[in-house]
Amino acid sequence: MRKLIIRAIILYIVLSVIIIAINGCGGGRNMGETEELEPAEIMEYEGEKLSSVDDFRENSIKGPQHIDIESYRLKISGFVENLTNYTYDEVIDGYKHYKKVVTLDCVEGWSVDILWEGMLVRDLITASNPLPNAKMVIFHAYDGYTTSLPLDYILSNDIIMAYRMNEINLPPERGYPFQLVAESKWGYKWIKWITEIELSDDVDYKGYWESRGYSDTGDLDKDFFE
Ligand SMILES: Nc1nc2c(c(=O)[nH]1)N[C@H]1C(S)=C(S)[C@@H](COP(=O)(O)O)O[C@H]1N2
Ligand SMILES: [Mo]
Repeated sequence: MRKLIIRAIILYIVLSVIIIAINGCGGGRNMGETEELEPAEIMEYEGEKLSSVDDFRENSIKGPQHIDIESYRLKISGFVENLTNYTYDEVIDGYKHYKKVVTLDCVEGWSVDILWEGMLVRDLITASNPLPNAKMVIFHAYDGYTTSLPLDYILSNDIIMAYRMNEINLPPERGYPFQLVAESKWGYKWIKWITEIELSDDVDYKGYWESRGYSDTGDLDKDFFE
């Protein structure tokens, strides 16, 4: 009986030590430690009022995608001299960054003004040396979505592939790791979760919404139904 009581006391002491070690001695306050909190998005930039990351109406074809960044690769493919396969860090660290406030207009009638930050698609493409027969740029995404834009449009405008919006990293539902900032084009050209940038000679290529009746040029100043 005495042995049993002693064992019970030992067990009680051992368990108490473990519980104290797990909770920390400061009563769970972990004094002196710094825990990093999620930064907040900015709502104004150079006097301009911005929309919120939460003002988008999420209506992606397959819902938000969650990309594992360790296995993620961005391919530059098709009619290029150098086929390239970048990790996320290689894209971020390998190219100059640009930022700009641009409005996204969805055909459903809502719009958002966001400060976008990222690399120029032009820089990524020229680093791979497009071949003379490359006329179109077809973007592919993790959810199977695609869209295309003329190579000319990409080369003659400062078109950003964004990894940040309102000074925070793109959240999964907004296209993490990368969304195209297809300035002056309807929202369906702003492809999210980009996995591949393909150079093509197919000037008649139709992306997901384009093959369902939406205008292939996607110009904001024109009707979106052809
Ligand atoms: N990969 C992918 N990108 C996409 C879409 C999509 O379904 N899949 N939807 C497009 C549309 S129609 C719009 S308006 C914009 C913004 O959509 P969101 O509000 O769902 O982010 O993303 C575009 N990019
Ligand atoms: Mo849209």
